[in-house]
Amino acid sequence: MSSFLKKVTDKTISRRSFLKATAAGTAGLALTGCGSVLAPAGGKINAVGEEQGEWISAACWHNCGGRCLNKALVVDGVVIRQKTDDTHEDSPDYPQQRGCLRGRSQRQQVFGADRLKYPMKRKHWQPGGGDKSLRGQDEWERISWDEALAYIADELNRVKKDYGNRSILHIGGWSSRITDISRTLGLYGGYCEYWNTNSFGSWAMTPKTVGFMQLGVWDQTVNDRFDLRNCETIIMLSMNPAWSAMGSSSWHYRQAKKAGAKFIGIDPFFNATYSMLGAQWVPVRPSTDAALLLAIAYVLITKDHPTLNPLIDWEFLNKCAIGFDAEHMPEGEDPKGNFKDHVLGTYDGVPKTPEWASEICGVSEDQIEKLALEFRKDKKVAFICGMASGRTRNSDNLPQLIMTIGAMTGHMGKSGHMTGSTMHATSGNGGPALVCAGSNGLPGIPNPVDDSINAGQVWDAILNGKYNFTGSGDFTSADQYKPGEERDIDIRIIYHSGGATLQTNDGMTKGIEAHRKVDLVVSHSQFVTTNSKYADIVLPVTTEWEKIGGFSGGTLVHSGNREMIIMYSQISEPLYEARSDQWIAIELAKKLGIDEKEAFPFDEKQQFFNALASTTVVNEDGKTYGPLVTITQEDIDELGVTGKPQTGKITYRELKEKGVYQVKRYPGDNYGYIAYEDFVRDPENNPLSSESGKLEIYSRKLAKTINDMGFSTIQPIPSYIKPAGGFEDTFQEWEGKAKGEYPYQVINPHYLRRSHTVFDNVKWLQEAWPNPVFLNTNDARDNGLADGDTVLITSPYGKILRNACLTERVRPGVVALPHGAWVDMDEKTGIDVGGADNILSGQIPTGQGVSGFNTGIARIEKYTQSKLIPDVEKAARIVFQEGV
Ligand SMILES: Nc1nc2c(c(=O)[nH]1)N[C@H]1C(S)=C(S)[C@@H](COP(=O)(O)OP(=O)(O)OC[C@H]3O[C@@H](n4cnc5c(=O)[nH]c(N)nc54)[C@H](O)[C@@H]3O)O[C@H]1N2
Ligand SMILES: Nc1nc2c(c(=O)[nH]1)N[C@H]1C(S)=C(S)[C@@H](COP(=O)(O)OP(=O)(O)OC[C@H]3O[C@@H](n4cnc5c(=O)[nH]c(N)nc54)[C@H](O)[C@@H]3O)O[C@H]1N2
Ligand code: SF4
Ligand SMILES: [Mo]
Repeated sequence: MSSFLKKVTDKTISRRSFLKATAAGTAGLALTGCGSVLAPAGGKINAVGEEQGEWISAACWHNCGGRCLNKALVVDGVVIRQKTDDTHEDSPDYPQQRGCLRGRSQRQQVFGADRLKYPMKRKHWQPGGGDKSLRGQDEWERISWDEALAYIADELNRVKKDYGNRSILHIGGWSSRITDISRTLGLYGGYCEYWNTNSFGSWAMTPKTVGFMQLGVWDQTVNDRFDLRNCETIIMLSMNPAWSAMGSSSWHYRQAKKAGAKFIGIDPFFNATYSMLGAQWVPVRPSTDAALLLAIAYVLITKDHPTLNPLIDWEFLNKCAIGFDAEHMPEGEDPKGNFKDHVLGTYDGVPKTPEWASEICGVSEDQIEKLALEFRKDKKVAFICGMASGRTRNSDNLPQLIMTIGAMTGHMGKSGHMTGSTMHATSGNGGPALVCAGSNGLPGIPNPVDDSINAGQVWDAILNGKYNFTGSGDFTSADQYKPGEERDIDIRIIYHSGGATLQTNDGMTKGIEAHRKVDLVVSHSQFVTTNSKYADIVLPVTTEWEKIGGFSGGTLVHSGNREMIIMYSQISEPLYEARSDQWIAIELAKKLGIDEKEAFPFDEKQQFFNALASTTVVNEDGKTYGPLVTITQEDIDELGVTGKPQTGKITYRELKEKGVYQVKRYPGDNYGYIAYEDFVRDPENNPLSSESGKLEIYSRKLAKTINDMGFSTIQPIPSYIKPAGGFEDTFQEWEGKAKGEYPYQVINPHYLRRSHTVFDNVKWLQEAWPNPVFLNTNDARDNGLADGDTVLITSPYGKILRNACLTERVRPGVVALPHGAWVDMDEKTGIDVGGADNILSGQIPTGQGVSGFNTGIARIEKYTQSKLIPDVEKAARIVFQEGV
């Protein structure tokens, strides 16, 4: 730590006096507005020129690819600066948990002038809906919390009485069951759920069913980060950790590069990751990976020779997999249905040759042959995949096919060999969490209503009153993936309590129409997000900086990397009239006549303490776990909670000051991880999650489950299924290859400026990262487009504008449209000048209910009416000025 930083941290004011100072700041705020908090003040310098204040661990709570340590320097209640992890020296083996550009701009978001200040009502809304067509264009009226909650409670009561609880659609982002309001609504008799496969696409259900899963989660089928350094070749498919897994992931891949690994990237976009790693590029078309991989299997099968050219690991296949050939089919199944004969075209007359695949996937025959040989069994190969290629339609067999290639070449269960998915915060670092986040201890509250609508049908269901019920969509539920059942549904209320769903779900054009149909739309939010723009009642919620504190990291799925946990603290009192989601859930419960103590038996402070006390950490043996935090009676008294003192590895005070606990690692420590190691050594005694306990190249259950669900059909073995809205649909006529009305394919890379939709409104980030569309230079030229031109992008579902960024890094025929821009619809022209990706996507659920974000088609043309101005020059969405 520099001597300057040390001086600053030594000059801490006590926690109590800080909160007092903040309280004073916010008391002033009520009279004078937020001026003192918003001022871009310099530090407060004392008489001897030292800067004063306290560095406090500040939450960065978004669904991005990282969970990084951010700290805020707070002087007299004002955040004047931010920094990231400097709690220990940085090194590749024991890296700091460094924040990204977004996290470092967090204070611009929290204290932004566009924060929602008061509860609001749409001017022309009345009980029953009022003028519904004005949603998205109406004026806002400031109302009191009491009025807002009364309106909502009255409408809930009316709809419940007239239509029943299943007419209340509760959307909580990732899951309808996890937000605070779900507790209140659960006790109120329930609500209709919304479910989605979001990040996972076809990795949501396929891996578990075919045995391609470890540790009970999707993305732990790769070895831990130190083992990446033992690989000779690292083949990446649809991965971009340099943008989408900020934090340490890219650092880990770079260590593998330093140790001599060669990288290959299979992707329509030669992105920042491949560029950083000097990867060879295999420019596959979107949604066609299955065709490419089938041809790789073809080359492996036809070129393999046990002594002269050993490509396939027959021993591994025989021991660990079923369904590869006629001799290894499950009992009772037709031996002709095996994978090898499908690839060779023995019975369907279509050998899946490089020539066959090349026409579909766009990779040359020569490159397919060379790529296939890279997988050879006698090399140390990692075949690692992000899930973007599974966020495509009709891709249910893709994870199974990736597994099949890994099994054919034996790249599993050994050091230097791995096959699997790795994405988001766990990218490049498989293995069980070494620090496990605790639980807040709130008892679960069930939802008495069993309706649950898939993301790909939800807007259609509201508009047409019908949907395909396939069981609960909640990831924690055992009642998922049931045979489809057509149900009538009459949604009257849309209640958004989390997520940015109108913006991030497929089919936004229809979504807007659906929002204009119902009687009431409620939205909790911090800004005029898309959900709120089209709502009737908007409730301003606090950010994590205004809450008592909490934890991020430490659990397995997408919460953080496996080696650390972050504990953040309160930075500011709630701004303006913003309240927490939990406060709203409690107050609404009171209005609905529900016992709020049943919904929340203890307060947020006690919930924080419960999580603190139940956080565990691995012991030195690498196997057993014990409590992480040492808590004294004094701590308990100071927090004002009930609990018992305990002994752990770090005191509560130290954890609070540092903000992070990280397990110190070194190569050869006890925390390494080789996925499938036990299974490959002894498959009989270490069965996998599939029906047979083996890797199922033929999976009866996968085909049956998906085909029974009724969205679309698959075979038990991996095959290429023409995706709905894929490459083939860019043609008017496939045989003659005449291009159609929408000749380009669209993909949505996750973008550095934002975490999905979050941060999109931050001016600093808008300035640093504009909102372009990436076009191949030749495609642009063909359409008369130059760099910087405004492009009108039209799909079968909607129209948007973006400015063109010309590049050779996107393969011809593909439009790469960075994900997450906020819609800004020009109601006169029907063109979204905000450039929202989902204005272009449609509602077509396939297979296991997958969202087809990376399966889209469009045309591009120069927009001549006007030129888009950069976002940074657009006015912020400020509804009420300070103090109004
Ligand atoms: N076209 C296209 N669409 C996609 C994708 C794509 O690649 N292409 N990717 C998909 C993927 S992988 C995912 S995971 C989803 C993500 O979809 P979402 O989860 O809907 O996206 P976010 O933008 O992260 O939404 C988080 C919202 O929560 C709000 N928020 C933050 N803190 C709080 C709080 O304390 N309380 C409340 N009530 N709200 C809060 C934020 O302001 C923001 O509006 O998007 C999917 N959508
Ligand atoms: N900055 C930032 N980081 C994020 C997020 C964010 O919004 N912003 N979101 C977070 C979330 S929730 C998630 S799920 C992850 C997503 O993380 P990723 O899945 O890594 O992110 P993407 O950018 O969607 O896609 C990665 C690559 O897949 C390629 N790709 C797209 N379609 C196909 C295809 O059909 N085949 C092949 N072979 N490649 C394809 C894209 O061109 C891109 O280069 O990112 C997380 N990290
Ligand atoms: S990667 Fe995510 S958690 Fe880390 S600083 Fe960036 S926005 Fe925050
Ligand atoms: Mo995601």
